[in-house]
Amino acid sequence: METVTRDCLTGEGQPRHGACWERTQEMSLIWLQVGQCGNQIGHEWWQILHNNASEEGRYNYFSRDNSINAICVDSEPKVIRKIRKQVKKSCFRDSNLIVGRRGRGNNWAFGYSGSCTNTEKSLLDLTMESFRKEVERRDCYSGTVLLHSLCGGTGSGLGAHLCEEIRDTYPAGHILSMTVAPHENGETPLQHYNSLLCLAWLQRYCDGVLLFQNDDVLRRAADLTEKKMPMVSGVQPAVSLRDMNTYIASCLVGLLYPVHSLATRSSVSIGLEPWEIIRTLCPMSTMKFLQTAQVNRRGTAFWDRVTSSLTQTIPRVSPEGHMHHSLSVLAAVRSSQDNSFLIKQDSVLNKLKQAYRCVPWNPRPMNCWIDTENILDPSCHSHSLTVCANHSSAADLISRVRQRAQAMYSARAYLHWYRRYGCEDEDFESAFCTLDGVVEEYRHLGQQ
Ligand SMILES: Nc1nc2c(ncn2[C@@H]2O[C@H](COP(=O)(O)OP(=O)(O)OP(=O)(O)O)[C@@H](O)[C@H]2O)c(=O)[nH]1
Ligand SMILES: [Mg+2]
Repeated sequence: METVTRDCLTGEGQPRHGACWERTQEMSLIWLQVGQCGNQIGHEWWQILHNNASEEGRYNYFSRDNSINAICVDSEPKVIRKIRKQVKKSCFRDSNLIVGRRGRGNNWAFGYSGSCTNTEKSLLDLTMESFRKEVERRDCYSGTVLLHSLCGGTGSGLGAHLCEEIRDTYPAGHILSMTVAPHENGETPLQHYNSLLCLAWLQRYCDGVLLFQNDDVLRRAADLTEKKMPMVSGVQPAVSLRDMNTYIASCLVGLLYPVHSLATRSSVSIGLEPWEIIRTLCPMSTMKFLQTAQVNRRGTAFWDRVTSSLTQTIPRVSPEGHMHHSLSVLAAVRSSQDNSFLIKQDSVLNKLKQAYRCVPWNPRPMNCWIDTENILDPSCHSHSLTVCANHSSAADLISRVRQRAQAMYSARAYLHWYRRYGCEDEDFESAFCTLDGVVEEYRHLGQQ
């Protein structure tokens, strides 16, 4: 596989614009949406890109023929059918819309192994076939961004199997997962098992995991809705799933949309953002779960205030009383008032470094990307700060999932639903073991 670096694209310091343009085409990542949640969040992502992306920014996500560089998979047709109708201007390749006939019933094992009928058996194969064609369309395949949920049968089970298969087939490509954890209580009785198994697979096969938690996303989306629509006679405005997805998609755009800081010397973006996130935030394979937060504002940029409102929401202490720490932090700044951030950069980064409690042994824990346009709100003076951190609070979720799954496993609850699809005790036990390792690493982060 050809290795592409920024210099090989620009040449020996010679800006050869036309040549670069040709080379950068069809070289980007593959965007893979799996299950209802993955596809619905993907839909919001494509809406933002359709509405606001510049011609240069589109190159990494759209092909020469204007089709979307994405594969959408679901075991039931409803969501993908709807997305196909709603996404205007450009389109998905028909062969990249892969649907089955029935959902996987919130069962990881069913999603992982597929249906028992002959027609449905091949969702994994169909996806890998489309994937191979997408890889062949590119001058250089760099990696995959996978969107899915942790506890839906399709998103978690098929998503986990796809990670494994892609890692085995294309070992040199990166895999960055964006996964959504369920509300802490009361979604489905199988949510802890599904989350346990999916998290273990992500730890084994992905290079980085952007972890969103529905409870946290709901809180943040509620804050935004309240700001836009204040309470009327004491009644909070309702937060829809769409509001939550818009928030998650906005964080993804804040992080993954091309930034000026990573463009070549001739200002061409080659789509390094997802892989730079992995390189800077996940330097150790034992800790790869990333937390993201974002603040958007209009008008004059008061960066200290923006930073404070973001840092207020960082969890400080684990339920067992351990102080949280970060291995590494990335701040992605998008602002039309470019100088205002440069003046404040040092103080903002220092504030973030303290609030995220970066480990002292990492010599360069803070990374900053700056773009002089704000794709999230291009029409007016606006600025956005998106911060992604490899923060030990990820272990709180993982440890909670592990404990609840262990309690059910010890009582042998619901295990027959998993055995029916070939998921055995060893799969659970090795998942417990994998997650124990992750939790332990994060708990020792501040002590190393
Ligand atoms: N934030 C967010 N969470 C979602 C969305 N849709 C589903 N979820 C969450 O995802 C989990 C269920 O996963 P789904 O994606 O619906 O399931 P699936 O992957 O389609 O799998 P099956 O339907 O079981 O075959 C639950 O935790 C939901 O709360 C969405 O649009 N946004
Ligand atoms: Mg579904």
